[in-house]
Amino acid sequence: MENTNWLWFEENYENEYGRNLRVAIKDVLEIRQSQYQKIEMYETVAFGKMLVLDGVIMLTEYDNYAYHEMIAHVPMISHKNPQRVLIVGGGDGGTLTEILKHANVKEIVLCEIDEEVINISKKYFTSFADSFNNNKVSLIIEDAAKYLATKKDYFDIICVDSSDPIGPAEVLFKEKFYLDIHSALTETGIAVTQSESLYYHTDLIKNLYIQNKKIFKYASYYYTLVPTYPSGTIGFSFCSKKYTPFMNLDENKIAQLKKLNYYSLSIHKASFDLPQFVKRQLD
Ligand code: SPD
Repeated sequence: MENTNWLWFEENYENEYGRNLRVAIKDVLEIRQSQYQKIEMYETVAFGKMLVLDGVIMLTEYDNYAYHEMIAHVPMISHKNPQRVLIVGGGDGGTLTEILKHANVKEIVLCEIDEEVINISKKYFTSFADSFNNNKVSLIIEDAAKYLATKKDYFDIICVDSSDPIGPAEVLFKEKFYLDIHSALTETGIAVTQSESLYYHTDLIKNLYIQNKKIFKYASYYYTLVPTYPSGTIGFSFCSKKYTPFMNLDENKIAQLKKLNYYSLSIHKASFDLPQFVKRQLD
């Protein structure tokens, strides 16, 4: 039975469409205002610690693996030999932790606009905190759109682990940013970008797909299941200069990845198989 004393956090991002998420809070751990956004950290009743930026849930301890494993391992396994990786955003350290599971990676750059997100995440998401100290990792505190425009033919993999297309992340959904991603990738490079829910943001997914087909040799969309994101699902645009998501699949490489909770070879393949209503839009 519901405890009537619970305090509820309500995510208002989808309010104008008559839907939102609410999560019961056990404890308010910290609330800060950075130069860019309001940052909230909660202890929840059902999902462990939860980070919220400008009123939108970014991750919870309970289900973040389904997001972080899929944004990291799908491009890494699709590439033959990824050595240099850029993470755009991702200040909580979850994507970084997954990328570090690939022993052959030589360099990881994490470009996050808001240092306060890194600071608060290190304090509360302690299982990710050590990843920031790895000597393969460089931190750049800068607007990724500006940073990326300075890099040419450098990264094998780019993971855009952004928030939604409002506020500081808006620029990360524009065509110019994708053109800069294309230039910053090597000739075999692959980028994946946070691209919202197939139920709630079909138009955005379709527009990104149409745009990316013009820019990259291969463009597609794949998804994962995350109960604490609107509609319980979130997906990624897959943008690639040489490899499809299926060309280099290698079960032995996947077997070497430690502590997986979601990603597997069959999930990799299935995540690109889209429901009919999405396929119709993209066709
Ligand atoms: N609607 C929320 C989408 C948030 C995606 N980014 C989450 C960051 C986790 N590293």
